[in-house]
Amino acid sequence: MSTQSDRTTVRVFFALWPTAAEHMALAAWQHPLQHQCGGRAMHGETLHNTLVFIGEIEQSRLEALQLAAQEVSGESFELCFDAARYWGHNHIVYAAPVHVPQPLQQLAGALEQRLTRHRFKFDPREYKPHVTLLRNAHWTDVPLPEMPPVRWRVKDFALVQSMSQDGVASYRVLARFLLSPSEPLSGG
Ligand code: 2AM
Repeated sequence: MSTQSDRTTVRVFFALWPTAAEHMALAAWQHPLQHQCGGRAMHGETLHNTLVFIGEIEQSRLEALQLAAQEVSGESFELCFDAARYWGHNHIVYAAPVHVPQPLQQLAGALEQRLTRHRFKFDPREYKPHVTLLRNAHWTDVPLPEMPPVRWRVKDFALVQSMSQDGVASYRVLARFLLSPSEPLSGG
């Protein structure tokens, strides 16, 4: 049955949404970095790595969006954030992997492919894995201090809704999509 509420839109994106221990380890970077760069720290429990940003879609399309994501097959992998960096164009301080694991690049690509196949539009910018730690920060070209590496064991990815109230963003994980267990390393 079609109702008026079918036209309600929601703002959504796909992301790696870590466990409590994993986001706490990255949240520990925020204080020393804020000391250097100022800015506003993102809430520790909302730290995430966006895979594909969709933006506003009609709520009635959420089910189809989830079905499209279920078609993505990928293997679980380890993602190591080992560099703190700054983007001057948007004043963000973020955590990044120095080496982008192949399965992460493949996952983002496969997701984009399925979304395109199902006619969902998304932000087509080149994929640059990052976790935003501080907004409205200020820094120069000088490298930021070294931080203790943080490893995420990525076993799934999530569809997340972003809500904004009085300028404050909050997030809700709507669904999770499991990745298959990766092959154990041979030898030893
Ligand atoms: P950011 O942290 O670098 O701003 C929710 O907004 C998430 O989607 C954030 O991780 C944000 O990245 C990311 N994102 C990617 N493209 C976006 C866009 N065009 N508009 C808003 N957020 C975007």
